[in-house]
Amino acid sequence: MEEFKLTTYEQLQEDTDRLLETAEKVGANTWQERVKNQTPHCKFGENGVCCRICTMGPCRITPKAPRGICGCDAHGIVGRNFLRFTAGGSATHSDHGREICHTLHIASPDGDYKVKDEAKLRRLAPVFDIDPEGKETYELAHEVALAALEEYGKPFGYQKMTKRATKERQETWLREGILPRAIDREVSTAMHMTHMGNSSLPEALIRQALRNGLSDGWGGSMMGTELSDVLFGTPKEIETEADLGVIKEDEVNICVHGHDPSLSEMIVEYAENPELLALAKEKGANGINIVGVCCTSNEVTMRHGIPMAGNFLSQENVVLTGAMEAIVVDVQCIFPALGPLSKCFHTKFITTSDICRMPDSEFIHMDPTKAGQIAYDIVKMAVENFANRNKDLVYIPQHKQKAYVGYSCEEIIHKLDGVTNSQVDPTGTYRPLAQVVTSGVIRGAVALVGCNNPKVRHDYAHVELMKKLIANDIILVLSGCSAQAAAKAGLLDKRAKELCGDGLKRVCELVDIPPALHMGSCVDISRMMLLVCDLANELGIDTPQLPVVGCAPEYMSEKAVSIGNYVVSTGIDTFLGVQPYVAGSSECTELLTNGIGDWVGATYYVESDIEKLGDMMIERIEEKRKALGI
Ligand code: MSK
Repeated sequence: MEEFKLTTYEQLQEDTDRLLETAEKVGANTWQERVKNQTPHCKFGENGVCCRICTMGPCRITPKAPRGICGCDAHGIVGRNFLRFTAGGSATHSDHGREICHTLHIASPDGDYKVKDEAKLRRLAPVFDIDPEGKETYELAHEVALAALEEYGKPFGYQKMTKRATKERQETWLREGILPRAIDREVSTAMHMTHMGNSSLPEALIRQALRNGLSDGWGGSMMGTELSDVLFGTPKEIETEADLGVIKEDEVNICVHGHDPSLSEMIVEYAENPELLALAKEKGANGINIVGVCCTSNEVTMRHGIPMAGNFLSQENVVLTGAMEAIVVDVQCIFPALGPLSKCFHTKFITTSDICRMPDSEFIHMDPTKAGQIAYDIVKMAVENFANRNKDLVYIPQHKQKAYVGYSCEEIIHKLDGVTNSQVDPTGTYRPLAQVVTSGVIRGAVALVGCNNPKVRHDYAHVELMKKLIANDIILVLSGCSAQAAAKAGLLDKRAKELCGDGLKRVCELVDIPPALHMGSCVDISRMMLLVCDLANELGIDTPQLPVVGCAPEYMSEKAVSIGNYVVSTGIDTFLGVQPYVAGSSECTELLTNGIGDWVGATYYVESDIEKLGDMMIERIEEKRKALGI
């Protein structure tokens, strides 16, 4: 067996440098260059004290000009900006969830979309107050999809999924006035509150940011996750690979990128179509190779083991290999730079969603009622493009690592029961996990999530924190680009147990898991929320007491801030490695890093020194253990 070694930053840098040489050769513009052009960043923007909500401004707060023209001070401006940032993220995740509800609503036994996990559908129905008894699969699927869609705009009541949180969480949210109502309403309320002449009280703005985050995590995102499982199957452990070395020189390469799995599921299916495989052969290729970037990649890796070519800051590298016949994108986290970059190569940059239209792309409208045909056409386009590859521009870095993925809540429970290689067993419990945590064999858990950000060396914070935490017997649950950073480094290989403390290593061996569990895409952080609530219930405590924290060390998007708000509101302290745009207000900073603790039992911690950030998390976990007397 090959010796197990983590991929080093030096190796990754070498690969990137070599690809940047190609960029220079073809005259392509890259993010590395654009970062230089944009640095230093605007201080007003960084501190959150620029207000451009009305046309009397823009107003910027300075010691000499402490109020905007309307009289709003820095605290009101920062609070409003923070809430708008959250609303952007919440709307984005939730709209993704809405698309999935619509896809489930058109599922049929003879259509492109079918129900793959009927048992889960039947388990979910009561959450929407639907009795599944005696109902035919698709009748029930459509009823659940409609009920889920109604969660977006219902005039009365709260998000139904919140009933799955601990009793104490539900009471806390109601008491603090942050129990989320209709999803769209929370976004509208956020926009309304921040319109000129409305709220400027930090406490009110931040309270709404938490409620808007909760409508994402326990509303839109959770529906995106759960109904994706119903449609495409609940993930189970599966082996795959990660890093640019998964791109194949002798095959047609197609990269799927974005977040919504509806089209990529079809593309994966049609990459095995005999007619298209024969066409690929005819064109001189040995097959059709699907790889992924960002969360669309996470979705198809979790369910089919499709290899992950990279994460957010790898997206340009994928094209720079010169071996990508098509990069097919759906929504979110897609660099507009991919358009002009693809033009420097033979790569077809295919946009598919009305939500994400970009210059220099070929737009193929994704109509879910014709998804199979659309996927067929896209794969065919890529196959036909193989002949246009310029061999002189091809350089595929060879690094890749083995990874185990697919750890949905159901799969974690199933693994804990010690049974491998069988159907997901939802009747199990987290008891074994609770036992190893209380006995101290595992000290606690960290949910490491979120993006890359050029303010941090690509993947450095994710990987260094992971190494430190597992060495201290802290198990990791991962999602989004953090999970892909781990996969590329080798931390999702089961042999990474060698890097763990003795306790965690023993658990990895007994349960046959890697020390870092890939739970899915960004919307799948909702899986983590269910996990912590179930674990708290198992221990008879509420979530803030658990030795568990969350961390987004390289986050960049509005979605990440919405996530932070619902994770904190779910009682999980959240550690950030990048400053949010709130430093210009002492009141907002104090509320987020301290005051909200009185409301929800958890707060934010911000530290850009990664070593210190890791120490702070370990310290917090140990404090919680002490408070529990374990
Ligand atoms: S893809 S939101 S860069 S994690 Fe979900 Fe990665 Fe962040 Fe996009």
